[in-house]
Amino acid sequence: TSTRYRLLELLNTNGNNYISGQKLSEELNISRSAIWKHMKDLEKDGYVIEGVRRKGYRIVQSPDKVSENTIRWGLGTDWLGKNVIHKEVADSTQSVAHKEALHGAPHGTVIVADEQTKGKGRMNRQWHSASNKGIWMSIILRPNMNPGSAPQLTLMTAVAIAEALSEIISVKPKIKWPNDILIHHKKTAGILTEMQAEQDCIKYVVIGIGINVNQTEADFPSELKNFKATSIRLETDVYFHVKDIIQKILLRLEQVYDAYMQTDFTHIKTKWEHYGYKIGEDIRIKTLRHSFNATFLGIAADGALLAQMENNETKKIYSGEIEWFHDRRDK
Ligand code: BTX
Repeated sequence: TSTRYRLLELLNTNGNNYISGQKLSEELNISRSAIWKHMKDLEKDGYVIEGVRRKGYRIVQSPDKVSENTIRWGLGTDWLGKNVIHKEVADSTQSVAHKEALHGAPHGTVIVADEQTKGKGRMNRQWHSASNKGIWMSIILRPNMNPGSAPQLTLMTAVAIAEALSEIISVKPKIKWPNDILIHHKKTAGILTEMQAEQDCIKYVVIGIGINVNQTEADFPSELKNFKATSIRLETDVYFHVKDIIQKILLRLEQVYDAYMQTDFTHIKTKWEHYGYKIGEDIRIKTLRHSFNATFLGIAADGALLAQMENNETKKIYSGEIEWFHDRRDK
């Protein structure tokens, strides 16, 4: 597979131009007939390769199937997704990621499944992960930062998802603090950040991303219809290749992560507030112990939710849920 991967890389670097069989065989140090065999294999994977005499080869279409190769091919990142683990079925990509991380998987490892049998949300809630209908992936990061700042990674990821979706759909996605992405007020994606830390250092973080891409109404269980879950396809009428969206998100995530590490959270905060849901509006906030009404002012320099209380005091909220008056059934 490594020859195959290098072959894809060579074809990819050349873009729409042809690359000669001669050149390929020199670069890969294999015979012309071996190249030809690899091309046939790629076609079996769903690549459409054009071969023209005296000119050479080029890829005219890549498959929509998610696999280690198709994700890496044309990804364009420097470090994120250089190591991809693809499973047709996983209980939860989070648990696969934890196992891999404990065995030393590198920073930027991506685990992706076509289907999850035990997809999970926060606080042991279930995450419905229909087969081949969405993105179910987990990313292992090894950031050099304080465990207390880890919630900022959730906000950072939400920004990357919102930006990536903005590139492909005409509706502006919204981020509902702290971890949901909404399209037309409905939950389209969720983020679950888990970490393994010691006193003052993070050993690793697993960022789980679940995005409903191609579900139709019938693909959601009835309880989720009441929870106002939706998919990109339902809201835009466009069918997307899961693989393409994965690549866009990984590219964006790498960019925002690098910028965040090189500067500070302010960079993320500004972007986050651009997509923030209900900023400036009245919301109801539910924390573990309390539930109260407040005006949502935005987020603080450390990522906390800034709420203006009824007595006009400003309060920072670090964990909880927001809901709004007309729909308390949500969550
Ligand atoms: P959350 O706790 O914010 O949201 C979970 C709640 O969302 C559920 O209780 C249910 O009401 C609703 N819900 C369940 N499934 C869906 C769905 N497909 N679409 C919309 N709403 C739904 C959000 O947690 C974090 C989800 C992370 C999921 C990813 S997938 C890859 C990785 N692996 C894994 O097991 N989890 C993460």
